[in-house]
Amino acid sequence: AEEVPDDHPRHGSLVTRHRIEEGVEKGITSKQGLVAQGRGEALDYLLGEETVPAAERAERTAVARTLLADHAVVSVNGNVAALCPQEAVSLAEAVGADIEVNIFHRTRERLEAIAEHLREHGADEADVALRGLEADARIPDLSSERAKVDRDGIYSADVVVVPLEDGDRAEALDAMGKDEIVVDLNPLSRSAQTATVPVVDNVVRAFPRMTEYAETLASASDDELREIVDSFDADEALHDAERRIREGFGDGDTR
Ligand code: PTJ
Repeated sequence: AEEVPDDHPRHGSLVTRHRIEEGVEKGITSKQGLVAQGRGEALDYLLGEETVPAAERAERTAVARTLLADHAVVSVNGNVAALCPQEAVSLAEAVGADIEVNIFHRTRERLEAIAEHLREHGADEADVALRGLEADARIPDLSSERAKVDRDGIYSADVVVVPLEDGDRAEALDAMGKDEIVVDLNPLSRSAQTATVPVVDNVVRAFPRMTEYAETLASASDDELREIVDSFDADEALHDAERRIREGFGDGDTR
C-alpha cells in the first residue's frame, strides 16, 4: 500500500482506508464494504475520531456482559476482518468468546479468505474457536445469507458481539432472545437501536479498549459484573453519542 506520512492530519483515517482497499483486493471485504466504510468515516469525523464517554461506558458494560455469558461469540464480517483481525482475536480470547465468520454478501471463497486471514492474525495460536464454515443452522425469520450460522456458534450463543451489523440480523438475533453488543458508528441505525449494549465507536478503537477492560475486569465477581450491566442505560448512551455527532456540526457547542 501507499505510504501515509505520519504527520498527515488525517493519518488514522487514511491508514484505515488503505486496509479496507487491501481487504477488497485480497477478496476479504465486499465492494459494499467500501461504501459502509465511507459512511462510517463521515460519522467518525463528526465524533472527533475519538471514543466518546458514552462509548467508553458501553464498552466496559459490553465486556461485563460478555464475561457473564455462558457462550459468547464475536461475529466477524469482511470489514472487521480487514480492519482489525488481530484485535478481534485478542478480544475473543480475553473474554472467552468464539469467533464466527458471518457475512452478508456470502460466497464460499470470501468465507474461507476471511477465516484464513484470521488464522494468519493469531486465530490459530489463540485459545479461540473459529466458526462459521459449517453453517449447519439458520437464524429463524431472516431471509438474508447472514441467517446461515453454526449450530455450535452464533445459533447457540447467549451473547453475540456484532460489529458493523445490518439491522435485519440484529432484530432476528434479538427475537431469538440473545443479548447483542453492537459496534456501529451510527447511533440511529436499527442495529444500534436494537442492541442490548450499543457501542457507538469505530471498531478499530472499540476492540482494543474492550480487550483492556476484559483484563481489568478479569478479577471482578459476578455480582460486580452484574452491577455494571444493570446500571447501564442503552437509550442514554445512544442519545449521548447522537448529541456528540450534532456537536460535530458545530451547532451550539464549540469544540
Ligand atoms: O462482509 P459483509 O458481506 O458481511 O458486508 C459487511 C457490510 C458492512 C458491507 C454490510 O454489513 C453492510 O452493508 O452494512 P451497512 O448496512 O452498510 O452498515 C454498516 C454500519 O457500520 C453503518 O452504520 C456504518 O456507519 C457503520 N460503520 C462503518 N465502518 C465502521 C462502522 N462502525 C464502526 N466502525 C467502523 N469502522
